[in-house]
Formats: sequence, structure tokens, C-alpha cells
Amino acid sequence: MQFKQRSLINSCFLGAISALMIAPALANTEQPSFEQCKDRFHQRAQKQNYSEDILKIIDNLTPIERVISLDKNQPEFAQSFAQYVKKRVSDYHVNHGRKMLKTHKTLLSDLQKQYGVAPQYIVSFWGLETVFGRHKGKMSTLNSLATLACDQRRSSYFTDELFDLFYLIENKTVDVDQLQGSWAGAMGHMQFMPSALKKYAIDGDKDNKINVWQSEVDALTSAANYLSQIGWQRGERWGREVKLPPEFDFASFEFDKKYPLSKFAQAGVQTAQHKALPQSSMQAELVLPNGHNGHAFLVYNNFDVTMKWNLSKNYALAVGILADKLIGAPGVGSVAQAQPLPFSRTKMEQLQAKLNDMGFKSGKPDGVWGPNSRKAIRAFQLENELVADGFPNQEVFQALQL
Ligand SMILES: [Ca+2]
Repeated sequence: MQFKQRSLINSCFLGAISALMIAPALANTEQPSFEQCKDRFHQRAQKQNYSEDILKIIDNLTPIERVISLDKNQPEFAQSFAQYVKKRVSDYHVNHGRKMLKTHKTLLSDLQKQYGVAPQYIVSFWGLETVFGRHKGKMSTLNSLATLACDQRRSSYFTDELFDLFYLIENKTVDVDQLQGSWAGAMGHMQFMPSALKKYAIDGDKDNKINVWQSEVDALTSAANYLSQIGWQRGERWGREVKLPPEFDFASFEFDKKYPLSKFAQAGVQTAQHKALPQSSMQAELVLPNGHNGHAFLVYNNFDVTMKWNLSKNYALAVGILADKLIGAPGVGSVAQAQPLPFSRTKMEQLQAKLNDMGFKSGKPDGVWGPNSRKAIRAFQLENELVADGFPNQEVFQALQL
């Protein structure tokens, strides 16, 4: 969902780095105790006129140590695109997803009419979020959010999420004993954070409760509404796999930027089946998750919408690829060789620092291959007559003597 930390941490291929993800330096600040933190919640709840029930809930909050260790766990090796997709677009996802398309045929068709999101996309999000409800998470959402809210790194974000949850409880939108989810506070079939639940969730089965945990109708309807509200374009696809010509002119195309589809056609880009790109006024962005030697994609508006749901480009690619596979559309070529990324977090930090020293601005070194790093690497490659794909491959590391 909007703030899916697990996916963010697993993916080094971030299109946009949320300010939330960047932990402020708090080395010299003492962390307040959980009890002090609860006092703070108490004061805010009283100020906002919450009932005794909510104050009691606050009194009963307990920290979950595991949440903090999960939150701090930044693996040294992030997953490559191939590793990411192989895990999330498995045969199980495809076969079970097709079953879900049949099971919910009428509902999904109604949702498409009302919200403009085609069935395979809703089912694809469902598959990626919780494997169709199999992994909804069993942590106490109240305690998970309280734990993260009392940790100084992103206290303000998680405190707001916690209070959105109080709001939903106070207004009897959700049942307090249902509040289970991931360690980061995402809940139900579609892993909604409380703010998303508050803003976008819909009582699809009209029983006067929003039950995104047990009611598949509520969960799928809420997802369709959410996607529609954040800008999903009716009738448009997410993007497609493409083939770049061997002489592709990387200097003419920046990354994380859109160009008319016709410009890519003129540059010799074809569909993955080596056919001409469709003639359309669509704007498209070139995405090379593994550099010029890997899969190439042109992505459209709905890809950006998917990234509003989850900031990872690998996630957004996986949603599109699974959606295509669910309806038997020409899928993405084999990702069977799930090679790891050719760099570690530490190596990437060294590369970023070195590029910064040389005047190629890659932002504060964080070990993550994000838009700033792509831009800096591309500029370095152009200046050094390397293939300017923005990808930190061996050639780049060698040229930088790292
Ligand atoms: Ca309901």
C-alpha cells in the first residue's frame, strides 16, 4: 500500500524516495520511553476529544520489539528485478489469480464499469499484496503502529497513522478486535494503511462495516476506489516490454522522464515481439531495471499510479507483468535467471560518494539506486563514452576504480 516498507527495503529500484524513508540523524537525541510516548498520545487524544474507549486503548498499548528490528533490517544486497519478479509473479500467482478472476467475475466487471480499473489489475495488486489473502499479517496493528510511532525515526508519520486508526475505531467503521496486519501497520487483503482505509475504503457488501480483512468484496471494491481516486486511467494499459535496437541512442532519453511514444518508435524501439509500437499520443518512460543488457520497458500513466500505491518500480513492473499474465497477454520474456544485483549497498554508497566528488550529483549516499543516482551515473557514462543506461554495472565500477 501507500507505505509498504517491506517492499521498499527489498527493492533498490526506487522511482522516488519518500522523505519518510530517510531517517533523520538523531544520534544525540535521547529516545523517550514508551510510557512517555503514550502520555503524548493521551494528550493529543484528549485535545481532539476522543472518548474514554480510545484513552483505554492507549493505556493498553504495548511495544513490539520485533517491529523495530524488522524496520531496521536493511539487507546489504537488495533484490534484483529478476529476483523480485520471480518471487512475485510465480506460477502460483498466475494460476490462482486466474481462479480469482473467475470467482469474482461479476464483482470485478462491476468495479471496472464503476471505477475504470480492469479486473486483471485489481487481482494483480491482490496477488502482490497478500497472495490473494493468504498473507494478511497477524501483528496487532495498534501495537505495531504505536511501536513505530514511539521510535523517533518516523514518529510523526506513524503517529498520524495511529490516530487515523483511532478515528476509524471511534466512528465504528472498523471493529477493534479485527485490527491485525503487517508489522508496518498495513491491513487486510490489500494491505491498507489506516490513512488509506480512512480515505478510500468502501463498504462494498453494504453490511455497514468496512471489513478489509474478511470481506473480499469490501477489499476489492476499496482497492478499485483507491486506484481510481489516485488517477488510474480507464482503458489504458500499464506499459509493455520492448526491444531496444542495438544502436539505441541513450543520449536522447533521460530516465524517470516521459517522452511521446512516437519518439521511441522513431528511435527504433519495438514491442517485445519485434512489432512496431502502437501509434498513440501516449507519453512513455523508459525503464531498464537491470541496465541495457536486461529487460526494457516503456511505461505509461498507470505505472505512475501504481507507484503512488507503492513507491518501488520493481513493484509497479510486477503488477503490470502479473496482470498481463493473468489474461494470457504476451508476457514478459523469461526472468528465470534470477541473477542478483551486481552491487551491494556499501558498494553503491562508495559509487555515490565518488560521483559526488567528481561533480556528478547523486544525492546523499544511501546505497540505494534511485533517480538521482541513475541521473548521475548516466551523466558519467555519457562523459566517458560508456553505454548511458544509468545502471551501476561492472563497467561503471571499473571506470570509477571501485
Ligand atoms: Ca462490509
